[in-house]
Amino acid sequence: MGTDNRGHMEVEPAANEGWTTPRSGVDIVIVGAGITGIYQLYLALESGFSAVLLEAGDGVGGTWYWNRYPEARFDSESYTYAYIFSKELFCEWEWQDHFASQPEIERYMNSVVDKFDLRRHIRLAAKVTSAVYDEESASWAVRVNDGSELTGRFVISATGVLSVPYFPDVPGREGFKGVSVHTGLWPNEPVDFAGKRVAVIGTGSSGVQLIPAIADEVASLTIYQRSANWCTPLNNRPITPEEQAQLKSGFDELRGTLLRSRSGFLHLPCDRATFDDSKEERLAFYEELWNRPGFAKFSSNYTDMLTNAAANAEWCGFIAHKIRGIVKDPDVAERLIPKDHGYGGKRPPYVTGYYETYNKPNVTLVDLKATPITRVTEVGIETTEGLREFDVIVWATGFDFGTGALLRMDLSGRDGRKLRDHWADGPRTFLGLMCHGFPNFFFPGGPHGSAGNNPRYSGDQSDFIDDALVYMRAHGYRIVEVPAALEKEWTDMVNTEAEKQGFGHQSYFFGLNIPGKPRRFLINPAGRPTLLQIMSKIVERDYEGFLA
Ligand code: NA7
Repeated sequence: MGTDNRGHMEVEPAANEGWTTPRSGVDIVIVGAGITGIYQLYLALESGFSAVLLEAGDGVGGTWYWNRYPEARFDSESYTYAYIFSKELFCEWEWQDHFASQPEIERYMNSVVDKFDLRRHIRLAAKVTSAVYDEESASWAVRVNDGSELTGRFVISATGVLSVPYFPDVPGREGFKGVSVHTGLWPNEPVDFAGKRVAVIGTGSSGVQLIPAIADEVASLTIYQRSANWCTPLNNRPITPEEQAQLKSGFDELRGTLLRSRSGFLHLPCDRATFDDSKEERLAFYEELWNRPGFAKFSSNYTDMLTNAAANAEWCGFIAHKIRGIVKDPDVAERLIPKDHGYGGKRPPYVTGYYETYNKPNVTLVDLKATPITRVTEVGIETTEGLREFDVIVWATGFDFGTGALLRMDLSGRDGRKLRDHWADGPRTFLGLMCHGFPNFFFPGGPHGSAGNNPRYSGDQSDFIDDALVYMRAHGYRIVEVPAALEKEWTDMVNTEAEKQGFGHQSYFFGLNIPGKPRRFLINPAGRPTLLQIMSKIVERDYEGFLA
């Protein structure tokens, strides 16, 4: 026995009565070939399990396969979002930009799959339509949309939080005769925007990335905005050869910082509250933040930015001033300044040339709060102001966040209990990872777990799962299930703490973007260190109460 590359105890596999691979199946069925699923597959094979990964798409990448719209890009630094489990991989792959674009990310995912020889364990174009737990064999029957079925002792659903695109229920939407696309379901063939009359509906992170990217080639660009967002510059740039060398030589330190970080970023927290600084010092600090990359504006802001309304208003006032300085038409500038939420009330987007786009003569902003959409016709979009005709409509209208992908899979646990019934009033989970009544089933990267830079916390969860399965095999256990009391404790914690922290109150993090969805917090308000602490306690106590 020794320790593995994650610092955990290695347990020798033991031939044991309790552990048998189902005759017509595998040890582990993984669902979803995104960042989490690919890592989970790598771990499973490294640990000597038989595994198959089922993926609905025709390629690997998950979120980074489906969201292939122009200028889709990380807004976490490439080297902090990418895998850090292998120093060799980290040093081999040289990211072009500090914030990589979708094509580069997709190339990276394919190269990882090939480097670790994972492709032969992946079935593409295989969408899971149902999974049913069988008590007697303690295994899952997983049905795929091609009619096939396979059995897995464990199901690990790495189906992501932003993977079910949301189309608003607008009358006539399907009758539009032009090209209609959703940012989260972007076709493999590039959409031809040249000389076209284009509408974009939605100004969340996806819409505001796409808008500046296509403005110059289209004949006209009409943006339908329901809510303005607090956008700040991404400040992306190529990684210089010197920075490449520093990244490689500093890998161990970078990995250590990421593993200790509350939200999985390198951006360090600020040591001051807003009004500790004088007005001049504050403006200088805000200016510095404005010029820093990505989430620094969030993670390195004053300590009270999210929790003190006056502090939040100061930062918002600074951004509003910037918007008024960039956008030449004062009426348009006012409409681009959020009036219904402060910074962090929704997930803040990071942009490149977004506000500048509104100075172009071919770009028009339609304020849907003043003039709502009444219907889509065969030729365009009608609001209370009248009809505008288009060749292309882009729906940048977001996702059924957190629970969407798990609920549409038709999961039945112990005694035939459906996950959709178990979660009728919002998700009930333990660590955003497992739930009671659904033995041998995990969902890393799912609801209630997320705490910042997604791959960092979902990677922690994948490590935990793999360690648990190795332990089970070595000690002859068949079933892993969270006790009901722990599920309740974690779920209560999420729901109680959600109200106290200042993030996401007006957003999809509470399910607010989907009509009829329960208003429940869908991420982890306790942050990553709590997640890690609880997981290591469970390991220290030999999974007491979880195994049978
Ligand atoms: P978001 O951030 O959920 O944004 C969706 C946008 O679509 C947002 O501006 C919404 O306005 C708008 N929307 C939603 N429904 C409607 C209707 N019915 N009419 C008009 N406009 C609507 O999704 P994104 O894809 O941009 O970003 C998702 C994540 O990807 C992001 O957080 C990052 O993690 C990357 P609203 O604000 O609801 O008024």
